[in-house]
Amino acid sequence: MAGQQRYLRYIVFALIAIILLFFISSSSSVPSAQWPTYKGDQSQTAADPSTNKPAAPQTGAEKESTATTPNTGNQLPPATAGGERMNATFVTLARDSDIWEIAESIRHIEDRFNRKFNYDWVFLNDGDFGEEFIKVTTALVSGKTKYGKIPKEHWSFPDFIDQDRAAKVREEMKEKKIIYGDSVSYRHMCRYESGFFFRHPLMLDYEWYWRVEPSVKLFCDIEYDTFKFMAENKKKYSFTLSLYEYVETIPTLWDAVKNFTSVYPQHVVEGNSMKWISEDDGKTYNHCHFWSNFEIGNLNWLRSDAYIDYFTSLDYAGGFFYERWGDAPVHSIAAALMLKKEEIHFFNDIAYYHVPFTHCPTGEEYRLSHKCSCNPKDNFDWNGYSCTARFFEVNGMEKPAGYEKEQ
Ligand SMILES: Nc1nc2c(ncn2[C@@H]2O[C@H](COP(=O)(O)OP(=O)(O)OP(=O)(O)O)[C@@H](O)[C@H]2O)c(=O)[nH]1
Ligand SMILES: *[C@@H]1O[C@H](CO)[C@@H](O)[C@H](O)[C@H]1NC(C)=O
Ligand SMILES: *[C@@H]1O[C@H](CO)[C@@H](O)[C@H](O)[C@H]1NC(C)=O
Ligand SMILES: [Mg+2]
Repeated sequence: MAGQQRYLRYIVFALIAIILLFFISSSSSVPSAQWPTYKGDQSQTAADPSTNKPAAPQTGAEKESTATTPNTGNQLPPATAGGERMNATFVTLARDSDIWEIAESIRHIEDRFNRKFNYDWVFLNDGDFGEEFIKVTTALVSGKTKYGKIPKEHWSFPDFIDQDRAAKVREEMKEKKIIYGDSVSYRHMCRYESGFFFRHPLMLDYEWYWRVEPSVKLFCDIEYDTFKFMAENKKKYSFTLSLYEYVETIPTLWDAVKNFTSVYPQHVVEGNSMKWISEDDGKTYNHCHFWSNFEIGNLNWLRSDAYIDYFTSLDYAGGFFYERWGDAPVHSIAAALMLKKEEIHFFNDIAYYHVPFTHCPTGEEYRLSHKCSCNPKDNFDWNGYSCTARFFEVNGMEKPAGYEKEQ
């Protein structure tokens, strides 16, 4: 009897132990049992799908692979928008070292817009892009990617520039702590964006562009083709943010513009936006400009005789080097004088951030239906330093309901 009882006790004890072990192992298996198997699986981040093989056979490896998200290859979902595509491309001027900042921008543009349209992307650089830059950006963009080197003559001092005078200005601006005031490369960049990017051989294949800079963000879904919108509504230039330029960087820009218009009066269009950039009918510039780190525009307009004459005459005036003229006021003044005012579009629905300003669409209904993630309190549009209210006024546009609350 005693032997049998002891025997039974053993069986009960063993059963309890087995049940307990089962519970312990099943509830803790996700973190503890699987970590080691990730060791052999580091190729997951590799761009080449052929290297993305399952982990080497290990005990339980098969079971664990179903517990992770299956990797179905590195293809983005196919375009979901039907219909024709426009003759358009994204364009980014960047250095090789901008790789992760531009990767972030691309991801935003793709998620909110381009995965539905698959437009191409042109990358331009005065230097060379490395293998990693090309690999990463190619993987992120849903359309074709193209990489162009900027010809030396588009990224250097023209021979009519007095080097000593230019160097002295940089020294003075450095002392005055003017942002990028002592930078040579920033000046080449501004001049390139003002007068050359649209003439790069890779850009000649396109009629429309959308400019993208490193570390920008989009906050709302864009469900229609913005390039098609531009074409169908006869738009040539567009913006999301506008503001006043830092006066010290452009003291004689307006004089140079007036010199240009006196030599080429035929390039100034009737029904333009002069009222937006001048409070006294063109005598002085009020420093309003569209923020050109975002632009959707027409390349053929930039390649027109009117624009080329404009850029060439500003370039001869020397202010890209003797001052620090930005491409934003240069583009903006051109758009304001050489386009009809209906040809400039404010993209209220493109919610956009480039340090330090945000454009967040006014109106809660719109923000909710377009899955916007921006804080309406960050919207810069109705701030006193923005020129967007003035744009609405000179164009006789009604400001969106609720704008007063954002002032
Ligand atoms: N290849 C190349 N690209 C440049 C150079 N300097 C600026 N860029 C690019 O030109 C654009 C404007 O330069 P940013 O440095 O962003 O100038 P910014 O927007 O006025 O100033 P941030 O507040 O710094 O963004 C960006 O797309 C840069 O990647 C350069 O020396 N070489
Ligand atoms: C796209 O536009 C450019 C510039 O206008 C033009 O040269 C090119 O032929 C166009 N391509 C197509 C496919 O229409
Ligand atoms: C405008 O033209 C006048 C007369 O040719 C010249 O003296 C002046 O330097 C020019 N201004 C600029 C900013 O180019
Ligand atoms: Mg920038």
